[in-house]
Amino acid sequence: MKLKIAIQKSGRLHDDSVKLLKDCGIDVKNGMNKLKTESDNFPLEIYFLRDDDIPQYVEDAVADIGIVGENVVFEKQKKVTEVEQLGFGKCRLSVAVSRNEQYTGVEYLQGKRIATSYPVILEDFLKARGVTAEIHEISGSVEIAPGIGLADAIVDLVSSGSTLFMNGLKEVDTVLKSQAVLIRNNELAPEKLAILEKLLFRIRSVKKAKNNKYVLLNAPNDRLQEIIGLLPGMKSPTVLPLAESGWSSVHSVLSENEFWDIIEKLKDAGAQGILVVPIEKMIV
Ligand code: PRT
Ligand code: ZN
Repeated sequence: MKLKIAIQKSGRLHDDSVKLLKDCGIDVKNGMNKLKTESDNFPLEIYFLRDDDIPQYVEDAVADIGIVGENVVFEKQKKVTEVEQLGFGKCRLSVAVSRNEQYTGVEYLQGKRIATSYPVILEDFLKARGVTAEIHEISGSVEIAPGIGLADAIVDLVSSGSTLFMNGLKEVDTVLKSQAVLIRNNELAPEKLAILEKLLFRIRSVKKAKNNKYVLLNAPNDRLQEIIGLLPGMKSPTVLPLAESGWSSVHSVLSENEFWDIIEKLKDAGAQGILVVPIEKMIV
């Protein structure tokens, strides 16, 4: 029994999706020009598809699971379950208007023409805020719509913002924050669920490792307790005596979020020779 996963054939999510599987220790034979490939060392069959089609294929059980942007999942409204956010492909679905416009709030959109490739999400957004507008669905190059007089505003995906900038637009509101997610068919057989659990365990270990750093530092013994107090660690930090008397080596794990804050405090507390090392996998 193999689990069938659908990932993007080419585009923004392809490389990170393949990398995630490889980081999970799953061999993926190169299949760029093929519809599918499989792994030699994990019961997984990999299908390469257009991102827009992935929710439908997962609903229909052509694929058991899939990796796709949350924006696509919400827009397509297929009967699938989101299992895990994957931390890549981050972007936002935003409202943008011409740089010269004064956007006062969502009521600005009342009665306006809005171009988007996300009519379903946009309609929900407007409805929830009691705004009525004319939604023009276009499938690509949404950012040129205001310039050619097709729309007063657009709702489109943004990451760096440079596309908006180059088209004389500014981002004024956020409709949705999105990232790549793992979705699954709602009625997986128990054997397939068991493979999915194995995969999820690996994905979570890889994600945790990415969000954490292994930190080694030298601490003067007279301030050791203070320094240990600053470190959360997985349980408690490892403390080893250094050859030089009066000093100890302290090893611990820090999360990316608290990293800079704690490093500053450690330095202030007299820590020296601080080394920060990436973690490959983290099993807790
Ligand atoms: O061929 P296929 O249909 O599979 O791919 P696609 O062309 O429809 O999708 P693709 O590869 O462009 O994007 C796949 C997914 O990546 C999206 O569904 C999002 O979940 C995610 N993602 C993350 C983005 C962006 N960032 C992004 N910036 N998708 C699109 N963009 C586009 C945006 O539409 C705009 O045109 O990039 C432009 C803006 O980028 P900035 O950096 O200039 O702001
Ligand atoms: Zn697409």
